[in-house]
Amino acid sequence: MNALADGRPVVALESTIVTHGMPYPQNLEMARRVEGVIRRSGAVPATIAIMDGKLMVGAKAQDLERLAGLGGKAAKASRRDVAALLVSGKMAGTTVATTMMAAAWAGIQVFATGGIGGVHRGAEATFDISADLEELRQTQVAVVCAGAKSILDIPKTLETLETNGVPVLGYRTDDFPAFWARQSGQKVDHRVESAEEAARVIALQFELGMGGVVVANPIPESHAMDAREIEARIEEAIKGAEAEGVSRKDLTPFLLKRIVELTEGKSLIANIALVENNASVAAEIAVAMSALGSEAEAKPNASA
Ligand code: PSU
Ligand code: MN
Repeated sequence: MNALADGRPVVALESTIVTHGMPYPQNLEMARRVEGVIRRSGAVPATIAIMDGKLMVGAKAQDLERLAGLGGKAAKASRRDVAALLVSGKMAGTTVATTMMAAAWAGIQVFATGGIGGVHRGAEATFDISADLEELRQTQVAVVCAGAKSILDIPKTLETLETNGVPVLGYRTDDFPAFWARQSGQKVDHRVESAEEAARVIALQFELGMGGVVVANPIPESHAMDAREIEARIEEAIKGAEAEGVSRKDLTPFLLKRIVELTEGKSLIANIALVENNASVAAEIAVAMSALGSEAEAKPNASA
């Protein structure tokens, strides 16, 4: 990407949210709008996907159209799928884990999404823990998200992030957000008040050789849903998954789709609003990080 070579701020975006996270055509509209938000905030968007067996960093308009149109017919590329999908020449949306890995290869430090994957409810029996948590342990990318969906076990997700040494920064909040709701009932480790402060923590974390960072940014008040209402819908969706025997990599997409149906599309509108909000904060952080970078270049001895 030229933008990277020129030292401009870049924000990575994932594509499983396009292929498996939302229905067509709202997925396409969301993908375009989010790229627009990042541009207007002075950064360059780079949507990451697997296109015909090639890892694409910076999908073009027609790539977004193809991915959105394919939806669940495209593969869902987790870290373990990447090599096989590249060899077989397939189309795939990249998950948070895979997008982080590709972003780091490309030299992109900031990534915006909706929610991260985590420890599923009942994981003590199924062992279903998203590869996103393992990627955050090892890969130097900051992920701006609206917390994790309460389809997951949020306390176990936060415990696993702690075990993996992943800082969770609350963006102007003390509460870990639960995606559609602004609060999960769990606290974050550290609160930051500005993009600049987040950028300084992220830059230091990477300089110290540690792995990823979660920036937890609550859904805007205007679009937040009632936590109890959404909980009832989630329980219904989980029961449906159990009844139909849906598990493993199909579980997250199944639950997302079912919850959109059960909320008559309300959860989808909220989902789009929170991704845009995350993109805007991620762009501000990317801009602040490149300002820190040029400061360090201007005073090479300052941090020796
Ligand atoms: N959470 C969402 N929307 C999504 C996903 C998660 O609110 O679309 C996607 C992301 O790509 C995430 C993946 O990385 O689901 C996690 O899937 P799994 O639980 O199978 O690891
Ligand atoms: Mn899983």
